[in-house]
Amino acid sequence: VLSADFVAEAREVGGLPAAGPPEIAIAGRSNVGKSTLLNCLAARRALARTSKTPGRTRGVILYDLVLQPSAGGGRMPLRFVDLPGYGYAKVGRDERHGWGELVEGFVKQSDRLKLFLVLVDARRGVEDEERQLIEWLASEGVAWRVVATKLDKLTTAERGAVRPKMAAALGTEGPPPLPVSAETGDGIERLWAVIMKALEEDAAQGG
Ligand SMILES: Nc1nc2c(ncn2[C@@H]2O[C@H](COP(=O)(O)OP(=O)(O)OP(=O)(O)O)[C@@H](O)[C@H]2O)c(=O)[nH]1
Ligand SMILES: [Mg+2]
Repeated sequence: VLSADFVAEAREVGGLPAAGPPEIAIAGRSNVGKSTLLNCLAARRALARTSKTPGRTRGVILYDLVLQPSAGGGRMPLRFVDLPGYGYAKVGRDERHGWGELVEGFVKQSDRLKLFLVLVDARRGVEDEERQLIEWLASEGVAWRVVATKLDKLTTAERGAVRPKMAAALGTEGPPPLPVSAETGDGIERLWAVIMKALEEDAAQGG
């Protein structure tokens, strides 16, 4: 990662800046570890604000990165989109409704979205919200991938069960979930490979 910079925060779809680099969206329940994973991927300690208080990230937050996948290789721009968390009981009904609108609006207006990461707490597993979100993404033709977070909080035995358990909860369709820990760095390399592949497919298509 050559550089990582905050670009903008938007509380509504109209406030999003013009399309930039190819985008990777990060979404999931409040407190699942979206901002922490983003910092881990960007190899920056405090690029995105993280918090023990759920419901911290309220708007769509954009970060631009410039990568150099291999020494001497070409530079590759990419934009991470930190989406607000859902499922936090203490936010009002209006705000909960606003989440769907914001995320739906973002996905529909973005023609640079390459991959949508759906984060799920490894201890909690895939629930109705995630299934609905994935079903909707699939219907919109958006490439998605489930990322199981906080792997370090599981025992070794539990860790081994994460992939089959989540795959079963997701049904047979779709790519297998990726277990990661932003704390230990476990699975991060594999996640990077998935992200790079999504970007390369884009480049190959001339986009
Ligand atoms: N042990 C462990 N803790 C983690 C990991 N990732 C995140 N956390 C912790 O989980 C809490 C929430 O992390 P955030 O990254 O702020 O979560 P978020 O999904 O961005 O939350 P909102 O923005 O409120 O929706 C913080 O206390 C993090 O330190 C992980 O891989 N392992
Ligand atoms: Mg956050």
